[in-house]
Amino acid sequence: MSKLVTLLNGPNLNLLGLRQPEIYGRETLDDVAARCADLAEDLGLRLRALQSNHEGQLVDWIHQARDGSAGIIINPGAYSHTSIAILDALNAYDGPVLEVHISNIHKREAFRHHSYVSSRAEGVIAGFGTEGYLLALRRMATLLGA
Ligand code: DHK
Repeated sequence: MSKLVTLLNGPNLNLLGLRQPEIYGRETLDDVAARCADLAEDLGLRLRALQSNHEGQLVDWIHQARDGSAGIIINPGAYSHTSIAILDALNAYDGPVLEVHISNIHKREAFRHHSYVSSRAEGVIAGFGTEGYLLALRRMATLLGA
């Protein structure tokens, strides 16, 4: 049975491809999820891709991942910079966590430079566009020995 990886996207990422394409690109979240699902299969993994604009929903999905998901890849969106609740939920999760930002948050406004999630993540990818999700998936396969 192949290992399950949970891919979580936070607020406003449902508008990927539409909002600020000069920063976030023109690919939709469905496009990204489909590419990730294909790659996951190639890597011998299964993928559960979820997006929510609500902090509590993301916390609930992280709790669900405790039971059966071998790793989490998360782009918490703006909650990266604000959410101790998401950090606490990830700290209650045992598997590897990889953090993805489509844009290079360090090249942007100062309030984006700090991410609470980074103190929990095994690795952080920022500024690689939507390709960052695929790179994270490859790294996750290595970490899980898939
Ligand atoms: C996405 C967001 O929505 C922002 O709030 C973050 C992140 C950056 C990204 O680059 O994917 O600051």
